[in-house]
This record gives sequence, C-alpha cells and structure tokens, in this order.
Amino acid sequence: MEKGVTNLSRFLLEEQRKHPEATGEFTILLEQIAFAAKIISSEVNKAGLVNILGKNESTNVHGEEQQKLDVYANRKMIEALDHTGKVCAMASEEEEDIIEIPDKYPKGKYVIVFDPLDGSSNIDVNISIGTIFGIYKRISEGFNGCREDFLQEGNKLVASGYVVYGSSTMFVYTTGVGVNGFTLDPSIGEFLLSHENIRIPEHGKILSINEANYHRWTPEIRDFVEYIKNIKERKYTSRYIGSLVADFHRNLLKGGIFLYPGDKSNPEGKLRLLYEANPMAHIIEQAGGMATDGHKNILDIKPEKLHQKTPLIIGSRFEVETYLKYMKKS
Ligand code: P6P
Repeated sequence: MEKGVTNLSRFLLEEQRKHPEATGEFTILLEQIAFAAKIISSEVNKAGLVNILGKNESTNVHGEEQQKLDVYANRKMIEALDHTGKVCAMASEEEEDIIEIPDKYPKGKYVIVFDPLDGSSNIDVNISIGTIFGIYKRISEGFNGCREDFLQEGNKLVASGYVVYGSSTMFVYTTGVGVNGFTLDPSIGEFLLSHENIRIPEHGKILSINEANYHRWTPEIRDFVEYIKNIKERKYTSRYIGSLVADFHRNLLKGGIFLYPGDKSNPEGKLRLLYEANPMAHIIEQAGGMATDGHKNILDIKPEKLHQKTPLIIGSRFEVETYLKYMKKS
C-alpha cells in the first residue's frame, strides 16, 4: 500500500525505531523545536502587517506585547524547550550567558545552542531568514548545565538543524544519519517530508560571497574568487542573499560554495561558531559536503567562548577542496 504523506512526527518515530537504544528524548526535543518554528513562522509571515495592525493591536494573538521578532523568537525557543526535562541548559545568540533551566522543571542530559532568528535585519525587506540549532549531550556533572557543556567541538553534536522562513517554511535537520527536509503545510500546521536524504551536489555552480568586502579580503581570497570565476569548464553564477540560512539552503540543494572569510579588519570573520557555523557544518558533512575555517574542519575547532566568531567556507566538496588547495599553494 502506498505510504501516505509523512509528517515530522511519523518520520521521527520511524527513525527512532531504527535505533533500539534510542530513548525518544531526541524526538521530543526536535518536535518541540518544530513547534517553536511554527509559532515563529506565523509571526515572521505577518511581520510586514504589524505596522498596519500595530495601530489597532499592540499585542499578538497570544496577548503578548509586540516585540522585536528576534527577541520574540528567542523567547519561543526557550519556552518550547525549558520544561521538557530533556535539557539542562541552553545558549542563544540573543543571550550573553547560558540560559539555565528554572528550578521548577526537571533537568535532562542535553544542551541546546541556537540562533533564534538569524538574518533578522532582512525582515523589513521580506528576505528569507532562519532559526539555527545544535544539540549536544552534556559533559558536566552536577544539577545544572554549565559553560563547559557548550564549549564542545562541533564533531560532538548529536543533532543539528535549521528552519528557513522563505517562500515556504522548511525544517531541515540531521541526527548524524543523513539530512532530511520538511515543508510546513500551514493549512494543517504540519511539517511534511518533502526533501528525503538531501545530498549536496559534488560540484556546484554557485559562488556566494559578499563582494562588497573585496577591498578587505586577503590577496589569497581575491585570487581564489577570480580563479573560480574563470574556471572555463564551469560557468559559476554569483548569488548572495546576506542571510546565512537562505544562502546555505540554496547551496545545499543546488551545490556551490559560500564564503564568509576573515579579512584585514575582522580576521575571525563575522559568523558565530557555536550556533551558526557548527550546525551548518554538521549538516553539510552529513549531506556529503565540507566546511572549513580555511585551515581546519569547522567541526574540529575547540570553542573557547560562547559567542566566538570563525571564518566559514562551506559547500560542495569540489569547491571547498579547491579553496583549500588554492590556500595551500598560495
Ligand atoms: P554581511 C545576517 O546578519 C548574518 O549574520 C548572516 O545571516 C549572513 O550570512 C551575514 O550576517 C551577512 O553579513 O556582512 O554580508 O551583510
């Protein structure tokens, strides 16, 4: 009999059954993140209307005072996870320090890092934005989680994912056994399996870098970009949205390379290691691609600080390997 549509819950249950040791805790965490994504998606999709509606209603449908969307998204991620009993602490792009779980809730064995609404400056011009998350097993002892739990290398991630709020809202994640994508059907409020076992093309045709930074690039980066543009047998096209999740998602599906390198004024680049580069690097490797800071695999970097930055070069194997060879040569 033809298998009906697969929603996220069904997919998670079927994945869980493949691993007898699975406890189902992941399933709960991923479902709660998807729940938060639905709420955030609803608010993001009417962001433009707030100004119009703002005159009549300064609160949203839940009676909450209208907030900046990234602050709102941060609150929704925390509320979706803090009571589950699966998490002992969280870290967010929006919060200076780690987020402790209130005493009234049980603590669990996972910690979660997230950027609740990356690229939020693009909201006003209706450009796709996203939520990025990563899940680690705690390594500290004791009742509450602590900083040490968050300063693990990306290769210790047990799950990573993102939500892209674009022409449709998609939930894309990996638990280390491939990458799968789900598209939200807002008419039924369900994420439906739409992109099973995503693999990034070995070779791409998309070059994604902010060329306005050209004057700050090192000579090697300038040379590499020129080289890529002049590869005869492959006509690359330039695509840069300025929203990491959107640029990443497009390259994941179509292939290519995204670069946010360090430069003369920002040697560490702009993107954050814990909740931007690492989850994306985990996903790209699971989809057959690569991610580097220019010297080493992103997932092998030992974090020292919660909000530390890293150069990020990520995408199809051919392009990233070409970059590394080019850097070695020069
Ligand atoms: P630039 C958005 O502000 C963001 O953090 C990422 O989503 C995006 O990839 C990057 O910054 C864009 O930075 O300097 O090119 O505008």
